[in-house]
Amino acid sequence: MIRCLRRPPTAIVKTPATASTKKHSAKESFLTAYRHMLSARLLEDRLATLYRAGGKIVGGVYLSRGQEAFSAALAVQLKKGRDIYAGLIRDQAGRMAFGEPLLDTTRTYLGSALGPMRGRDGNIHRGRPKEGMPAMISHLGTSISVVAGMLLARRLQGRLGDTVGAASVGDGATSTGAFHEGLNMAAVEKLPMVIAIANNQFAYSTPTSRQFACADLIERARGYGVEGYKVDGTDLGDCLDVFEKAVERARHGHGPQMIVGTLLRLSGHGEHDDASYVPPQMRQSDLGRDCLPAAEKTIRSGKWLSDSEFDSLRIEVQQEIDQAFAQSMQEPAPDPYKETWSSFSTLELADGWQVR
Ligand SMILES: Cc1ncc(C[n+]2csc(CCOP(=O)(O)OP(=O)(O)O)c2C)c(N)n1
Ligand SMILES: [Mg+2]
Repeated sequence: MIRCLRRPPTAIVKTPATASTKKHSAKESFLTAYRHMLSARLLEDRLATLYRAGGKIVGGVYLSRGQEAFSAALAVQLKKGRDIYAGLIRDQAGRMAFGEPLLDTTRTYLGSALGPMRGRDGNIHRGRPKEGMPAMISHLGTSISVVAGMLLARRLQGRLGDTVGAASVGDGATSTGAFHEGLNMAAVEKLPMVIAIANNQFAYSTPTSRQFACADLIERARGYGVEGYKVDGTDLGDCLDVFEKAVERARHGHGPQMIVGTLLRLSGHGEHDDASYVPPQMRQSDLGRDCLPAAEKTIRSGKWLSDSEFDSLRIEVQQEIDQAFAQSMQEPAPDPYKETWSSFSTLELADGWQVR
């Protein structure tokens, strides 16, 4: 279900397309997003197994199970090499859809010195700032301010062009000061920004009823004077549709777009958390629908992939994942005697590269 809080004017700026090319590109986006969802799921399943086995992964493991559709749908609509994408802990699929190599994930989790964090981070704070992907910041809500700042900097330097900046956060992040300050500034400056809020009903074990008093998070959009849309975060087709329009509207001068995806986190906050606080009836409701088999059902009913093509895709994706893990496991950990001890965490920043 897509609900639009403030219905956009009918004249959405669009590149002219015939009905058949539009249908074709919708199918292409769906299949591309599906591949990233599948890849994220299989990769994270392996991470969970390694975490439980012990020894290889030192830090925590944070999974995005159930949130892959909402995550991938935003990133596939962005222009790689041009736009900005700040994903959070549930954005393995989105990161990959924005171009992050599998090796960045496996090297970071396995502590390889060759990874983007040089083996200094055990899980998720990696980034590729040079390629428009700021390293993930733990402090909830701050990515809103960071992306707004990056867009404003580009505008002041006269090189904003048609860049769009996207930041993805959870429901809990919307309670932080940084979220409100960042969103307000983006709204006042009418920045070309998309704010994706994955409302997975919990911030760790805190339910949304203890997080906000408005009937629905989407109501906050009106308070800031930005356009807001609500979408079923388990439905890949709907998510692609809403993000396509949001990115397009942000790109064409309509200011920040706030999208709230309603879904349920299907794992614990991290693999150390059994999520026993999630009521069983919530899991059994529409909220608990798993977006991956749901997307597969759409593909099958449209006959977009045959059974053998599904099998080949899964084998191909699994092989890529196995290869990335095998390579990262053989790579060296950081050597304290050879470290430069620069305070920058990401390799790109440590190498003297300037933030764009
Ligand atoms: C400002 C701040 N407060 C607390 C934390 C600790 N913390 C990390 S993740 C998390 C829950 C996040 O919930 P939400 O934003 O809903 O995202 P989700 O984990 O559900 O995807 C908390 C409280 C933090 N990182 N930053
Ligand atoms: Mg949450």
